[in-house]
Amino acid sequence: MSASEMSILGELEKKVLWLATWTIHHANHIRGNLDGVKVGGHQASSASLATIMTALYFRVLRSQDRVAVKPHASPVFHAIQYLLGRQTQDKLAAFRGYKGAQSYPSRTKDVDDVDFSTGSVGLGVAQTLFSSLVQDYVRAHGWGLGQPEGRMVALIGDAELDEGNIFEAMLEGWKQGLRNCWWIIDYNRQSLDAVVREGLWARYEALFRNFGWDVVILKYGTLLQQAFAEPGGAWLRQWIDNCPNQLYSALVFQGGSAWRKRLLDDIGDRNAPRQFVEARSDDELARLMTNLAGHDLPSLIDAFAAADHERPTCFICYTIKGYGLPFAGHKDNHAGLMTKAQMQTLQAAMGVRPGREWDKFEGLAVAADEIERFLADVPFAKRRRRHEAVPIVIPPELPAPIQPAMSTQTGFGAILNELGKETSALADRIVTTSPDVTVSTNLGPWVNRRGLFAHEALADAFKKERIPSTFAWEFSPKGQHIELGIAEMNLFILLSALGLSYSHLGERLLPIGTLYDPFIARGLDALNYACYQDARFILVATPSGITLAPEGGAHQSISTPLIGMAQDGLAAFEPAFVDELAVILAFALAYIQKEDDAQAAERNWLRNETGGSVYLRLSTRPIEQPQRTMTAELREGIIDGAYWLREPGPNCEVVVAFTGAVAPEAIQAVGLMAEDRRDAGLLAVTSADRLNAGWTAAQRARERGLLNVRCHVERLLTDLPGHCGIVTVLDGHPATLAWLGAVGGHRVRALGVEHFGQTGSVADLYRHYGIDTNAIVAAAQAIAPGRPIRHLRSIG
Ligand SMILES: Cc1ncc(C[n+]2csc(CCOP(=O)(O)OP(=O)(O)O)c2C)c(N)n1
Ligand SMILES: [Mg+2]
Repeated sequence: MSASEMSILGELEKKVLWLATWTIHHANHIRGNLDGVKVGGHQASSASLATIMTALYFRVLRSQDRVAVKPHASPVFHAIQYLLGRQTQDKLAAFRGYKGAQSYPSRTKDVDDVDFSTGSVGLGVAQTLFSSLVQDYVRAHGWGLGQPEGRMVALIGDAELDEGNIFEAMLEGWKQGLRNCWWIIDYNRQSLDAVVREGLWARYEALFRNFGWDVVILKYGTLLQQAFAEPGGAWLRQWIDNCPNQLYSALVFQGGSAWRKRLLDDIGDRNAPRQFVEARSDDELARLMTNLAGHDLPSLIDAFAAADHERPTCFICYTIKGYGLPFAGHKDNHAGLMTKAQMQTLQAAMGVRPGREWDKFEGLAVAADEIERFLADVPFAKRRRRHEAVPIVIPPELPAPIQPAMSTQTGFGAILNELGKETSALADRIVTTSPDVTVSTNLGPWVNRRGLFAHEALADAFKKERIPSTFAWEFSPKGQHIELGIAEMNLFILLSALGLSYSHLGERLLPIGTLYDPFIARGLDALNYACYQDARFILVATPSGITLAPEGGAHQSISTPLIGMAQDGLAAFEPAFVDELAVILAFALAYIQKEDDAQAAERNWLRNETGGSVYLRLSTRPIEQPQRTMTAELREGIIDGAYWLREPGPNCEVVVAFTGAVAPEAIQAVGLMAEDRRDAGLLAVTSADRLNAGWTAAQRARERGLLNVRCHVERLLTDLPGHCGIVTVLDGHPATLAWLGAVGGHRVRALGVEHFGQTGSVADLYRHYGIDTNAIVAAAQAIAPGRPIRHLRSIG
């Protein structure tokens, strides 16, 4: 690298630090604060990464590389994108404000081409590992070969490594033969609250090496390395290596005279080290002692250039939190903001004239046109923005071999098994994954047909030895199932990576992940982040509820229907019957490919035409299947969230609205009531989530003046007499359906499950928790008193 390029990089490093610091300052001290709520931003955390990110973005990264940026270094990211012409001054000036540059890099909310949304520490880190695996998967299947292989890079705060999901991912990476992944640790030895434990770097080093990573430790900058060669330098090196993190941080904060005093105290009567220190001014001493490799462009660039292989590599870069700013090293600096006076001093030191704070080239020692030429040639900036993937055509109906009695989980396995027989783009683009519950969530038959994915082919030894087994576990690069270890976090992060292949690699995958419903909670934050960054996938959660009965009270789930309703970017369904499931799966495979276009959302507010991910809550309970033809109207009802299984008559006094596995109880209850109440209705709710979202949207639309708008649930309930009561029932929290009464002003009794943990038969548990036929009839009786039902005692 030429000296002039290095000096340009040095100027850019200064500018990046300035812009990031100024952006935060502007948001907090200049823009004006109307509501008194803290704005914040992390000047110290940003400064910590300014040099590393300068080296990466302006020099090291190639256009095909993807980066997860440490969330609280977002201002540095935006500043770099601004210099590269990919971010606007307006957005920077509105940092953390309405529609401004985001507090943490956001794929969906920022305009500057964020690769991974970060914010919840640890998740972006792990996702780079899985995205690298997804790149391998896509290329092994012969797709995306027209573009060069990229490297997946994570910029990691050192305290971020406390997050367990990172280690779960590392173990999985080792199993899967991870390649092309760099994790760069910003080792500033400070977290939010404190200075970290001594010697963490050694734990990291051992850990990464154990998992098969290369480890590069970047500790001393060029100045320090040169100084170590001088007389007294060896002593200094030893002193630094032995210096506790707390003391080092404190001295960084105190500056040159404090360094001098402390070093001289410790030097005692050693001659060479004393002369070494005395030969330097306070400023020189401070510059030398803070010349860690993470703030030294030549050291960083050399180290990154040397890693010219595909082995996963961890760079432990020594840095100083707040480097170059007045609170550098102070243990309280995490959320610290510079004062106006401190900012003025920095501004003067940066040579930025008042009023020119946003100017890209203000105060730089290299001519603007020279820097512009350099910027125009930056490899990373040559990349296209997001890729567009060719959509995969989904037929309106999927093959569903329906038995007279079956569970939705069996139905799911059967549908995928049928798809597995096909030769079609649809079947080829499906990729399944499961955290060690492939067999018990019924993916086995699909995996038998499509095989497991691995870099190297591996035959099933049981098959070779002719030992009978239901499952043939053959691994190959063409396999379409990625078998994960038990960590559910990994499932969601892998789904997030698979579900962004369309954007990262320009290749559409149709990811389907399975797990037990209660364990959604185990990976909930990862699921939330996957949805937040618009990854597209289908999540199949089974078994669910208390209906898994004898399988174990500890595995029962109550709150997941509410998670399904509340999770942004996720459409939740809970079918009762397999023909519904077939309709929903076909819908889901198309829905995960739809654009997420905010304007389309406005236009089509009623039918929710935007895309997203899909969650299917399935059950292991075999239930009798309806013999019926799938009409267009029925299909639409299933997708919109509900349809009448038994239409209420004009004198209807009670309606039972049910979801999922409790269908037999609901049907039986209505059958019994019908002996006395002829017009009772039975509403099958396939998606409380979509039904509710449609209702909310319709109300909002009317409040905005579109008075004639009616949503699906309003149309369904429109003819229901006002005195009619609604009994809702599901194997999940009763609040899921309790809102139905508010749609048309009907009384409601919401049955569901509020406690869990009991094992037993389905009948035992439905009775115990009050969602059996008896309970439904009794609830109906309570809210719509009519003549008592004669058979009540003999039920259940
Ligand atoms: C999951 C999660 N928990 C907590 C936080 C709050 N938080 C933000 S940054 C931070 C400390 C980060 O320290 P480190 O990773 O060392 O970064 P530094 O600021 O030192 O660069 C914490 C606890 C968060 N963003 N995400
Ligand atoms: Mg830190």
